[in-house]
Amino acid sequence: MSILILYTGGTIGMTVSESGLAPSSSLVEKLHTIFPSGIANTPEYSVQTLDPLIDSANLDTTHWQRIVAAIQQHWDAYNSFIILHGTDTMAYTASLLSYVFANSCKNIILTGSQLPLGAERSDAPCNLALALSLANGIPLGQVAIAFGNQVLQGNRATKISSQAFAGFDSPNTPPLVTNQITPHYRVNGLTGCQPCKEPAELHFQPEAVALLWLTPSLSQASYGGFLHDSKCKALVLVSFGAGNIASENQSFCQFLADAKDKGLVVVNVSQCQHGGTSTGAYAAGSVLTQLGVLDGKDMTVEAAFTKLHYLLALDHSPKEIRTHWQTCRAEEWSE
Ligand code: ASN
Repeated sequence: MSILILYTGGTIGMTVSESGLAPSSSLVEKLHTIFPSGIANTPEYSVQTLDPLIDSANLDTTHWQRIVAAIQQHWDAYNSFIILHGTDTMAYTASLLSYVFANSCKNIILTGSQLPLGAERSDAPCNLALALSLANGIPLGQVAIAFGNQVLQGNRATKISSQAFAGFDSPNTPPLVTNQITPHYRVNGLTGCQPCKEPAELHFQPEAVALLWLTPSLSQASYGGFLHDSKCKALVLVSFGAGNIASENQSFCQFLADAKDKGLVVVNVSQCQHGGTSTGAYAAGSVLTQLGVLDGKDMTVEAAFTKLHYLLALDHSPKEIRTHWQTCRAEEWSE
């Protein structure tokens, strides 16, 4: 088994600077000291740093391009990939990679930490040990996040705490693995596991996907601009409860009708972490079907946002995106 660790930044490798924690290349040396490659219980691994290292709050599509390219470049040489990533946007990258590398037999595992490697009480050693043991183990059949003694399906995970060591949850699906004295494995995805094949070439469009979180008394200023932004091709609508909107707000309904006419793809997900949309349950939600809004079911915001980016990066037209949206590519929603 051979493992490539791609280091992209995040708290796991940060050191204290004058303005607070900031990315540092010193992680690689610390990693080799604490986890000597191929010695004792540590499997053999290589490390590649993806410069520039970032706080993942600075993540954009150029970083996705770099991570995807690095995995593609080393695809044949390694059995597993561990991505060291900041926690703030880890679920976005995990979701994106789940579409790009869907159904692969190789393990792609993202991890990071809430405290830097080497800091007192750091969660980094535990998260790294978990990621390394998984990378060396059975194919998970999913891009995964290993964090806080859990292994979560990447495109169903979301960051739930800026404090707790259990920083992630996957509210609509159980963990792939629960790390305990006898680890508990959820039988998953492996049936869909296929021989690896070359993923398609991606042309990311940096500002093509926007997000609108609904509130009572929504101001027109919060959505009107999307129609006049030539870069904006798709919108994630984060609606109330079971997927409802203010159906009596004529201006907002007109906006959705205009968006449809203009070819702006709109996807609806729920503000509730659990349960997702139940399209048709309420009149205040079924109006969305009439307005051509696509159903995001029980997807996370991260999974919906990155699926749109992925489909756009394949150069699909709005019509093609609407068709491809319906296919569950990487178990991103519950069937
Ligand atoms: N701001 C950090 C990041 O996302 C948070 C972390 O990694 N824990 O890069």
